[in-house]
Amino acid sequence: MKKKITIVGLGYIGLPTAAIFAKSGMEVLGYDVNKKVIEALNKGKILIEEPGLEDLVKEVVEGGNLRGINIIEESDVFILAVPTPLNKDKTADLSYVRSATESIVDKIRPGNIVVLESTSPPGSTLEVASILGKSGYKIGEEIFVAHSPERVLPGRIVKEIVENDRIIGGINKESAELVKEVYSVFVKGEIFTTDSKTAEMCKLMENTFRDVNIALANELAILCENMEINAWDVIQLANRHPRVNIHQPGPGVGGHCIAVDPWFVIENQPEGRLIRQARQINDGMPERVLNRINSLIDDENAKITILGLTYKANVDDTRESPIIKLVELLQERTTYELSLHDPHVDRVNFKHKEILVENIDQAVENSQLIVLAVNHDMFNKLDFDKIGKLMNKKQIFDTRNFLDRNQLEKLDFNLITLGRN
Ligand code: SAJ
Repeated sequence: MKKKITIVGLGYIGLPTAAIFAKSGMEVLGYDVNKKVIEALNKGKILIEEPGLEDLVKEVVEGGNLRGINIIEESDVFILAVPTPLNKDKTADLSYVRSATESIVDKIRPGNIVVLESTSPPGSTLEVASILGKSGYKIGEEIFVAHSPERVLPGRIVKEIVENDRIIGGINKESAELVKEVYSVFVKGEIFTTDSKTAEMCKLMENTFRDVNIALANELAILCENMEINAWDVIQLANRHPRVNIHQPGPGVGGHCIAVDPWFVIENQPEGRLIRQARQINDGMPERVLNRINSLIDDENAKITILGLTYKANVDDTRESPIIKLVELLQERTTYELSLHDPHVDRVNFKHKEILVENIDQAVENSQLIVLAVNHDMFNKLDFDKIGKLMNKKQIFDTRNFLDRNQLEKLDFNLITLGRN
């Protein structure tokens, strides 16, 4: 049956979700507080970078199954996909979830389904349900509510949104089953149903698992530097064990998921000690990188070039990037001349555009140190012979163990690697 679905919040998750439902034949309405997003959408355009998404959006908008709206209408299903940022005190800011819920209270009718997609602390879906209670309808009997967290990887969203398994946590069994039916129209992975708090905790724990493992890898890197061991050899060799998978150390953990979600788990839980420690270790990495840079530079006015600014490789997203934190630490605590280079980064919206240098030759000219901060594929294809000739000192600090040591040493570079002294 063709359902009318309204998606509130058209970001990295809401927009692909809207487009996929539309592609599956549903009538989809997209709402966002940002009018520019709606304007672009109705022209079949998107304002974010995500492979395959623009084509999909264009197709379903032109086909008439997806349209942007400025006023919320009655629907069969409402999906809330608004941001849940982290407050300064490391608690979840649920204000967008609350206001999105308030915005549909007057529109819901008996038989409606409301889904919270936003990653949220355990108990949030119950709070949504309680706000919806203001409608006067019996929640769980007339209005069905569940949490359905996404698990897609930026850069692969269009594929993973369909193929990944999904967890749906209802405020009661009936809600979970009804929401499962809704998502079944496009999800090819398995769909598991549970209660809403379990589903919320699952989503948070998936990212916490990764954060804690990365912290372990970062601690290993620090200890290996102290003990003159090559952490990368340790990881490679230890991972030959069939049940060991040590993660990759690096200059920190970014993105709006892995660096954020663990805090949601422990916000009212002093006993969450390991998770807290892991966050602190990962958040301390930019400062660790700064100290290593200082140990390599003896001229306080030296030029330093940072290659890569995004939160991870091959994406355009610099929000919550540990490299931005590193840049700001360098600006606050040193007098080096900084030159930033990242072909993925769009100058217009970039916070430190005054020191962003588009031309690689200019970025490295007279530089005393290149810091390889993000392992974008394109950085392996740079002409290091030419780069070396432009630099004042042939020195590279590779924070990802990414560059080819043989090649660089042949070109007389001094290659320093994080996790190895
Ligand atoms: N990183 C390391 N070492 C590693 C792996 C990652 O330092 O071994 C760093 C990256 O450089 C980056 C950060 O961690 O700064 C996070 O990158 P990521 O690729 O691990 O994850 P995200 O944030 O892009 O997406 C994650 C995914 N979660 C998991 O893999 C468990 C994705 O599936 C989730 O949907 C997404 O979070 C989300 O929205 O929650």
